[in-house]
Amino acid sequence: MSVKEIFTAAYGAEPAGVWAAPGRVNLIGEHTDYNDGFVLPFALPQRTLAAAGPSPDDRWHVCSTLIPEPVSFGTTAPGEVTGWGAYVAGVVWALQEAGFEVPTARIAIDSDVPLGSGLSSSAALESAVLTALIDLGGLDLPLEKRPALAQRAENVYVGAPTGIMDQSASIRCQDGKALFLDCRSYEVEQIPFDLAAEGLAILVINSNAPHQHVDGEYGARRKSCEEAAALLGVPALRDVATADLPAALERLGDDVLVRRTRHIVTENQRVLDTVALLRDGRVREVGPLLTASHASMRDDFEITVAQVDVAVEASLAAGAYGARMTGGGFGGCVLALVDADRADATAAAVAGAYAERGFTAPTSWVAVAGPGAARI
Ligand code: GAF
Repeated sequence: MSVKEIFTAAYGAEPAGVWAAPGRVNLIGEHTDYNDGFVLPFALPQRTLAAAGPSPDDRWHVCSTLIPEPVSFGTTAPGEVTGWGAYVAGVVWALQEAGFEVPTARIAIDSDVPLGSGLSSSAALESAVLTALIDLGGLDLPLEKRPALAQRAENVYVGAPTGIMDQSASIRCQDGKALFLDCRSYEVEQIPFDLAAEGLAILVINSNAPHQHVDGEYGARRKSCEEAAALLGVPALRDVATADLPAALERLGDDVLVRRTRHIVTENQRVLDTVALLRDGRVREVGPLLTASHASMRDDFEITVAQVDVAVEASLAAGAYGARMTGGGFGGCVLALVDADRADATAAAVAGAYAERGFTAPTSWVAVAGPGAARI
């Protein structure tokens, strides 16, 4: 059934339209967003669809192929709608809180963004609903201001202390481009990212190890970074220059804060170095930066798990130029930069390494940069 048909079956009417918002893969720049730093995601072809139309009453009604129970709510406040529906209610709340007159609506959701895999299924849901409501209500909210509103829905309504990357990727990415985002100024540069033209591919390997960032570990990393910035007397770790890092680490002393800070400062630099290489068309040379990013997440930020470490090692052993975990961590996906004609062999090598260790089999595919949220 198409999402239009799902809408019609649920509400007995035609939707006014269908909106789509993608999941994302972050090429590099992990946990840098809430440190006012730099990220470089691209949008996946996998996306969340929202068929939407006006509501006959003063409530919002939402159904989804992903959950059995439809959700219905009126003017709402954080804590009222929980679970999956909170992402939708949170968007309505954030729009209203920002002073917009949000049209009540009926919405049907469908998605092929893998859930809980670090590919931003929640941001895709928020962004699809946000884009639909903005269009339905004719709301005047420019593209560059939308991610912060969706982030507020997630931070305050859902209660997950995430940064701005995922919503920015889902809303601001463009077809065939990677999004170089300054998470302090929200300035972006669209970096051409056509790997096929270079005979290259990004292989995404879903470790299928459970991923969950609405938990203590993500919040603990964020707290450590804030604590380190406060001790160093800077607004955010973004303000520690690479050249000043050794002195900053000396001042911090505490081993955990030292390692968290080293990850953020070196990761920001790796994003800048990656962007410089991509601008020059030197794509293969990005590989070692990806692998260094993984080592930093594994050893300094301590957010990887055995399955993602094995996927990185097996990809490199199979000849990948570089590989790293992508997303919040504690499971989720790995990306590997490979020659396009080596993608299948790399996926098979990772599957073999998983089988040897008795891990649940991984799922792999080649990801191509797709468009951001829009009416379709
Ligand atoms: C999750 C968060 F939602 C992002 O804001 C970002 O911090 C990411 O983890 C890590 O880079 O996806």
